[in-house]
Amino acid sequence: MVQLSGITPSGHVQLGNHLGALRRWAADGGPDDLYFVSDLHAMTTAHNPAKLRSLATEQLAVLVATGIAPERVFVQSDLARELGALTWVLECTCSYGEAARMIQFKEKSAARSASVEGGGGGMDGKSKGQAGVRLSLLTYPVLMAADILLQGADEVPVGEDQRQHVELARTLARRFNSTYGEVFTVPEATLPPAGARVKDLAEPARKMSKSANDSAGVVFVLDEPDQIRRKVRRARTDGGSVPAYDPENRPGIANLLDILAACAGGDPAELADEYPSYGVLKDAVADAVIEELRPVREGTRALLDDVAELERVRKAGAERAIDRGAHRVSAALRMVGAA
Ligand code: AQP
Repeated sequence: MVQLSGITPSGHVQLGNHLGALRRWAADGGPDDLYFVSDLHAMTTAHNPAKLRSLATEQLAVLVATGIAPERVFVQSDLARELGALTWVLECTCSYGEAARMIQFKEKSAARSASVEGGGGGMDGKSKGQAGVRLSLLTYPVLMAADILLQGADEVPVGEDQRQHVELARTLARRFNSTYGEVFTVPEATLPPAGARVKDLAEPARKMSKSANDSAGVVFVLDEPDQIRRKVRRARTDGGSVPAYDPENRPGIANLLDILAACAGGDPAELADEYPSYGVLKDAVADAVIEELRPVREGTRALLDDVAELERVRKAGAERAIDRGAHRVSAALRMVGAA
């Protein structure tokens, strides 16, 4: 049973990625599971090449420092040739309507159009806005299908927002297999084990995100202890003065209690009773987060300093991932009559 999960280098890895995904991948991952840095997925909107490269390297180091076996990790762009060929074959198996129906495409392209129209001033704002949307925003679910089908993944644990993309991968795998011949494992979207969504410390109504415009409420796994403490001390606490666990009405404090429970153990509602004031609670949260992230930060820094070792891990991961998938690309090309 092969499970495949990825992380996109759209920013520095943050506490939510760690608690909601990476830490679990390290602890629960099966011997055949695969984890990858999806750097090609970070190119569907304007990006900075040098930054993308350094974020991808950093994320690879974070995955290994978190405890994921080095032989289970790889960087997506190291498979660019195989993925490029397979994406094309799958695009030729997919209709325009299927891609355009993806909710994420509709939402993101609408948001992008609106921002261009808003600042565009003047001529033909709408078409100008749509023209500024990268074609890859439309086609990236097909690349995601290639990620999954190349590796022969059986299961892809995803949140609701990515479910439709895994459904598309299933549809394309089935269609290819029945039209040209059996090549692909039909993957299944599974729900990752429920875990609290870590919220932004400054804006607890939204989730913590690596690409947030304002990082005041985002704890990055590579933040130094004093930065973490400062961010936690400034966390929004929704009025009142005594901690109570009420996610609906007091999301800021509930978020801090969830984070404390995730890092130090315990039940968030019971933990609320142990802290007489917000100040004492925030100190405890900062201490717990600093200790939780310390080994990851130190391990990542050590790996980033050891360029040769990180390069070795990266190369070995790429070779293994290519070995696992290249025969599927060859078979698919042969079956469609292209090789
Ligand atoms: N706040 C969060 N709480 C719990 N889990 C989270 N994840 C992300 N944010 C939180 C989980 O991290 C994994 C990798 O995320 P991703 O790179 O696939 O993209 P994402 O979910 O969109 O994460 P970000 O940090 O919010 O990135 P941007 O800013 O680019 O959108 C996933 O398993 C995700 O559930």
